[in-house]
Amino acid sequence: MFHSKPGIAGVAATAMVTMIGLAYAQSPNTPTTPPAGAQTKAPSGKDRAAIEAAFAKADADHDGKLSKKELSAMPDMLAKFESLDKNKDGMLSLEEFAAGS
Ligand SMILES: [Ca+2]
Ligand SMILES: [Ca+2]
Repeated sequence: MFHSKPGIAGVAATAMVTMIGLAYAQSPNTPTTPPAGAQTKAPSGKDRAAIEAAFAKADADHDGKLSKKELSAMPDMLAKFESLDKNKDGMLSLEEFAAGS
């Protein structure tokens, strides 16, 4: 582009090109960064894996059911215990727990 300009001596033009080249070399000149911020959004509703993780964490004795005692750490779930315990066995299964999550 500078070569087409009249009146610029060859040396000057070369110096210009060199300076421009250096400027380009020094500048990071990062290409268009991909949208790294595009985080994978969880599907609508509670994530099943998260529910299972919460269930497993609350299941202190690992019997696959949550007693009221085990749910004591989850007051909101404890409050819904009676309605969530569909089969009225006094325990919440994973399905019963997931229904209330
Ligand atoms: Ca348990
Ligand atoms: Ca039950």
